[in-house]
Amino acid sequence: MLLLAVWIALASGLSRSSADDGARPQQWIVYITAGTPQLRTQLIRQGLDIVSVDLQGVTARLTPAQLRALEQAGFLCQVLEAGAQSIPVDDLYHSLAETEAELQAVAAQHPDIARLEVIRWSVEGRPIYALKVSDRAQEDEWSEPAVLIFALAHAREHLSTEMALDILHMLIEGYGRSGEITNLVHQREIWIIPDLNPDGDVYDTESGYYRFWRKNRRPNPGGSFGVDLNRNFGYRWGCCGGSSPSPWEETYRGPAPFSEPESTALRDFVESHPNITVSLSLHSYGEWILWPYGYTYESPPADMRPQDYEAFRRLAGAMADLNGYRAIQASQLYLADGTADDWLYGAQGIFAFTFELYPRTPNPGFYPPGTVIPAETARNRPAVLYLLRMADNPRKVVGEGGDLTPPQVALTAPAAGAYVSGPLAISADASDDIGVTLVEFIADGRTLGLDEEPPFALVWEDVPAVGSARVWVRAYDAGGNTAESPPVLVHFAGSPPGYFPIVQRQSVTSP
Ligand code: BZS
Ligand code: ZN
Ligand code: CA
Repeated sequence: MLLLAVWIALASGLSRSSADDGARPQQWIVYITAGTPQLRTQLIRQGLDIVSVDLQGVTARLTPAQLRALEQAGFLCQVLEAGAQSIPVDDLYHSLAETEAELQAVAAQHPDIARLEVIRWSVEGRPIYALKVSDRAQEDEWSEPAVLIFALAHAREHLSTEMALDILHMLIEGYGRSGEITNLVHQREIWIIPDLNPDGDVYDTESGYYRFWRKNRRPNPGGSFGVDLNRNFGYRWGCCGGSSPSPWEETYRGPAPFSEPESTALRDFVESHPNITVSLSLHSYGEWILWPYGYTYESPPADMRPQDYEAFRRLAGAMADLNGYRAIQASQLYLADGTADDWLYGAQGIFAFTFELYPRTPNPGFYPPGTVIPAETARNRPAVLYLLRMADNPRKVVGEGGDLTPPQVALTAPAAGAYVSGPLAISADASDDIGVTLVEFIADGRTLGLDEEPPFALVWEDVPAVGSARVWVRAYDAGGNTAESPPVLVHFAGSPPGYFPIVQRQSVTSP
C-alpha cells in the first residue's frame, strides 16, 4: 500500500538512465533505511538503481524526483552526495585493451601453464577471453577438478577485473616458487574470465569519465540499452520479482533466459567443462561473500541439499575468516533471480560463490582510487587459495568424500646438528592416504626447491659459508592438504666449533 504509492510516484519520474543520454539527469547518492530483505527487495522492484546494500538499508542513485517520492512515502532517506558526479577514468585500472594485451602476453610467455581462448563474441562483436592456468595447459585434463573465476559481469565494477588479473599473476609467478601454488597448478585446471562484459567496460570508460554503467550494451526495443547479465541466466529466470521486465531498468533480465551472448558464453563454457566443481564470480562492492540462492529467501531452500547448504555456509565462512568479508546467502541482501550463481548451482551442481569486493560503503563505491588495487586484491589471495584447495570435492567440509587426510612426512637427511661445508643433500620420506603430489624443501622459511616424484630429494647448492639454518620439508597431496617435518638445525663451517687453527704465530711479548 505504502509501496504502491511509491511505485506510482516513481513511474511518473522514471529515470532514463538506460538511455544513451549525453546529458545524464541529475543523480543523487542516497541512503534509504530498509531493515529487512523484503523491504530492500521492494525498493529494487521500484526500479531504483541500487549501488550497495547492507543489512540496515540500501544506497541508490536517484533523480531528485525519485528522492522526493520516497520521502513522501515515508522512507528515511539520507543524501550522501548531491548532484551529478564526474569521476575521471583512473589509469591505474586496466582498460579492456590492456587486459587483452596482458592475457596475450601471459599466454605467449608461459605456454607450459597458460592457454588463452576466445569463448564467444559480445553483442558488439568483441572477444570474450578465458585463460586456463594448469600444468600441461595445452591438454584437457578432465580428471583434474576445474575452478571457474569470472569478473566484470557488471561494467562499472572494474576492481573485479583487477582481482581476476591478480589471481592470474599469483598463479603464474608462484609456479615453481611456492609449493602451495605449484601443487594447485598441477592438481587443478583454473579458468579465468577477467572481463565477461567487454562492451559495457568500453562504454563505461570511453568518454574519459565513468558512466556508472552496469548492463551489457544490447540495443533494446524502445531505445534503451542493456541487459543485466546477472539476471539473464536460466535457472528460475524472472521467477520471483528479483529482476525487472523493463528494458529501461538496471536489473532488466532480457527477453528470455540466455538471450545475451555474454551469459550464453558462460553457460556453454560451463556445459562443455564438466570438471568444474567450484566457481567464483567477482563483483563490487560491499565486502560480502554470497552463496545461492538469490531467488528465494528460503534457507535452506527446497532445491538445495541440506548438506550442500551446510557446505556453502562452512566454505563461505572459512573464506570470510581469511578476507574479513561477511558471508551470507545472496537473498539476504535482496532477491535476485536469473543470477549466474543460481544457475551454476541449481542447474550444474557447482559450488558457486560471489565476492562483492572493496569497499564496504558508497564512498568510494564503484570507483576507488587505483592506489588501493594492490592491497584490496592481495587481501583475497588466501581465500582464493582455500577455494582452489577445496575444489577436489567442496563437500569434504561436511565429510562427504574428498581428500581431507594430510600426508605424513619426515626428513631423512641431513641429521640434526650436522656440520657441513659445500652443497647440502636434503631428502624426505613422505606418504599419504591417496598420494603425495609434491614435496617442498625449506630453509629458514625460504623455499629451496620442489620435487614431485619419489625419492624426494634436493641438493642445496648455494649454502651460506658460515652460520646455521633450520631446514625442513613440507608435503602436499591432491586435496591441497599439507604436513611439515620438524626443522633440523644445520651448521655451516669448515669444521666443528672450538677448533680454531692459528695460521700465523704472533708475538705476545713485544709491543
Ligand atoms: C552487484 C550485486 C549483485 C547483483 C548481488 C548478487 C550477487 C545477488 C550474486 C545474487 C547473486 O551488482 O554486484 O545484484 O547482481
Ligand atoms: Zn555486480
Ligand atoms: Ca591425503
